[in-house]
Amino acid sequence: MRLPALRLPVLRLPVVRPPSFSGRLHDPRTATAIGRWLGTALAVCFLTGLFSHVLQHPPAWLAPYLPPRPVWGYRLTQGLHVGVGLAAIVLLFAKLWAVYPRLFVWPPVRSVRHALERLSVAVLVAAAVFQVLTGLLNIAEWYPWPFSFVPVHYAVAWVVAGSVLLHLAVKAPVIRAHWRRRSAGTRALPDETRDGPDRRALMLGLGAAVGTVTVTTVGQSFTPLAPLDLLAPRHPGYGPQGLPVNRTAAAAGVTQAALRDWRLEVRGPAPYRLTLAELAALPQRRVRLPIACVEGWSADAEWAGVRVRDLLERAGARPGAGVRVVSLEVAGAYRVMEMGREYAEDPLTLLALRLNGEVLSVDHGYPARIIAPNRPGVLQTKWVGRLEVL
Ligand SMILES: Nc1nc2c(c(=O)[nH]1)N[C@H]1C(S)=C(S)[C@@H](COP(=O)(O)O)O[C@H]1N2
Ligand SMILES: [Mo]
Repeated sequence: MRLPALRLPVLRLPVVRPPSFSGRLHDPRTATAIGRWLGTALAVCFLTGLFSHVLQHPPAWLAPYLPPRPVWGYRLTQGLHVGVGLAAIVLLFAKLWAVYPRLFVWPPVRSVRHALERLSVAVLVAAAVFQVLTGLLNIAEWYPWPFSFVPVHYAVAWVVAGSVLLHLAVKAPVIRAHWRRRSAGTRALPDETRDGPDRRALMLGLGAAVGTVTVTTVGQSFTPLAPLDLLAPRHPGYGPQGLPVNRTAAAAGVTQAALRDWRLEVRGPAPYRLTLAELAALPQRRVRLPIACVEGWSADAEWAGVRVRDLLERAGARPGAGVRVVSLEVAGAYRVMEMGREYAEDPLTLLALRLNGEVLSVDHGYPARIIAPNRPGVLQTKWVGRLEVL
């Protein structure tokens, strides 16, 4: 006699399963191939940013020795900083796309070591995304956040640098195994992880994307490509007297009334004051120097005015003196600027009265502004009211 089969009701519980990824480009070889470009870009941004930071906030022992040569030094480094930073945005998101399946590894934490590794990657990703996106908004002069951009961008740069180094150390074996196209590590892997047309296509596409971003923005600083500067916020030739303006006189609170009875005041052992006519009667020099904004745009211009070192000498300054420059601007981070010996003595450093053959326009700093070689744009003080021998 056959017994009827006993059927138990089956209770079906929903099982949470991590998504699985079969795409062949989410592999260590792709991560390494993109990562080395991204790492190089971040290193260039870090070093050029550090250079800018030191020029803007030199430690006291270094300030007298900062070099005014080459005159295009700051122009080159800040053009690179912003140009490479824009390329890094593309590379960073490509890299994140290549590795994002790892977000879903199962189990999410295998050991303390694994947890720490994932935490360090989280810090790296957060800091790097923060850095490139705030940098992008800064060059567009859009500040939708409550903090001050410059000190935060500088501090987070160190977080990125530290977490990149940690990441390189942790991933060293993987990087070594996948550095070369046909490395021993790659050969040992299943066939589909080897280089194929897919990866080549991905890397070519990525190169084309980076190239497009670069070619359509780098002209803001690299003027031979200025005609292709379609996407950068600034164009090197657009602005009064053929030069962009970062901060207008109106924005700086410099009014016609403040300029009416303008005198240049020079403080030192033998202080004096000069009217604009008296200043214009002193020996005038002409120099060709770039304005290089920390936001990545830069342009050469022809400046004419009085050598700062002549003005300091007349005030009884000893050779080797530095100078403090105070603007008429009522408030603002760049109202007061100090210049070390090398800049103050340099024959190219002028208190400029003219730009590209015309009297300075008010937005370029009328009646007088500083122009010095190899200096951050933010230190090319406009609307100068006073020089103080240091
Ligand atoms: N007094 C004063 N000078 C200033 C600034 C400022 O905000 N205040 N901005 C600086 C910045 S950020 C740059 S890039 C240059 C730009 O000079 P331009 O507007 O004549 O091109 O001026 C600099 N001089
Ligand atoms: Mo600037």
